Amino acid sequence: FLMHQNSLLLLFWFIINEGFLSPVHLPLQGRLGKEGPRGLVGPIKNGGAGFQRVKRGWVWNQFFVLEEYMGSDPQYVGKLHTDLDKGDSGVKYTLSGEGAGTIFTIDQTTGDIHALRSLDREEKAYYTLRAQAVDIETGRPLEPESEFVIKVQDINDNEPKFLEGPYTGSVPEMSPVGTYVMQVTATDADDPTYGNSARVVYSILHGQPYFSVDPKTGVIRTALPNMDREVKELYHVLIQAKDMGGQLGGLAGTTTVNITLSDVNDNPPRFSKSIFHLRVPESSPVGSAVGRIKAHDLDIGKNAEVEYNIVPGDGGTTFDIATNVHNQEGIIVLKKPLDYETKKAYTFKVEASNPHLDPRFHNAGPFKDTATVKVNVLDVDEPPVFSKPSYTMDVYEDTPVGIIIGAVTAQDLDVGSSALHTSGKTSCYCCISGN
Ligand SMILES: [Ca+2]
Ligand SMILES: [Ca+2]
Ligand SMILES: [Ca+2]
Ligand SMILES: [Ca+2]
Repeated sequence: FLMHQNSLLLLFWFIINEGFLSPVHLPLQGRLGKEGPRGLVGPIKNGGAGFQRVKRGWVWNQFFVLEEYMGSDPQYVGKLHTDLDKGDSGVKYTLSGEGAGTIFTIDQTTGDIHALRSLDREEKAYYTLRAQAVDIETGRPLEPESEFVIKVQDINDNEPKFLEGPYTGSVPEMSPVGTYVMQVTATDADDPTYGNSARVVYSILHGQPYFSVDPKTGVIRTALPNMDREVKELYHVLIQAKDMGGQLGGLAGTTTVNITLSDVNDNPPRFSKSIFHLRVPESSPVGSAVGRIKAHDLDIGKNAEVEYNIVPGDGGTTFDIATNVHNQEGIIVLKKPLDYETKKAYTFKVEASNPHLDPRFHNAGPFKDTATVKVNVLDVDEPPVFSKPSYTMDVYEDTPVGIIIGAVTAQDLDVGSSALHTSGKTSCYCCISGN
């Protein structure tokens, strides 16, 4: 009985048209060469040894049909044959199972199987069918039904696709060459187990020399040192994935990767000028803001926060400086009262620095800037001041009119005011002027 079961031979040969011999299909020949000679295969030996040996890769009862076959005639798949067939048309071959009669037909006399239409491996890669040989006269099966598989042989008809693109990524500016940015992945619908149809190689089309992509993994890394966010922040990188191992004739897909350089603190604050002039009325109250100065920082966020300090020295003790957290300006505040007549000008130095520092950028010198503030105190027109708030004078009764009885003294503190000129200190004599 076993003998009979194996005597229904599934013969297969694969005809490779001259038209198929493009580089894309060359691996097919190699594969067939490994699995068996082209042309007629068989007879299949009885017994376990030969059967076991090929079990892992190729099984004897398997046909191949090329996907997306565009020939005008139905594609030849293979031939069924039984030893009981003496060539006298006494045997009838039948086919059942997936696609039997619709996709695959069999010549009931010769056992030739054809595919009626083109097939897409990416839609369905295997068809399981059953074959039987019956006596044409009695209709009795000559042997038990035999199951076999028609495998749709892959061609490279799908380009790699980046299903998650376009991508966005970020890497700190000033990163060393080779810093990991992100990984992109392309998928190829073709058969990954056969040939190079799904062997994807990544390359970078736009984005050099700033970034690189690993051909095998799709990992994107920085390729240039000292990339400066303050010069260029956003990069549009175009990555290509090509199948056939990247060779000529492979299919390609692309994706865009938008890479932003994130900020690091590589810029100290800078004053726009080295000297700031302030004009402050001497009457300004202690604690009031008397002027603002600004140091600009090219960075953003925390890295652009500015801290102002007055450099200790002569002029600095009268003023204080604070930061306006909203606009990072330095606000100069009066700490002690001013007096034009005592001191007309102050000079002091102010330092601007970042509170959040990155030690990598300290080797280029002090990570701060200094400016000079010159304050001119403005004179305010103050009224003359009497030497005493009140005066008491003793006078005899009957003192005649016009007799001096005493003097009051007033002083004008404003230098150069006209009313009480010269020394700025004047006395008036008091007399009795009437009754
Ligand atoms: Ca492909
Ligand atoms: Ca394919
Ligand atoms: Ca900064
Ligand atoms: Ca920066």
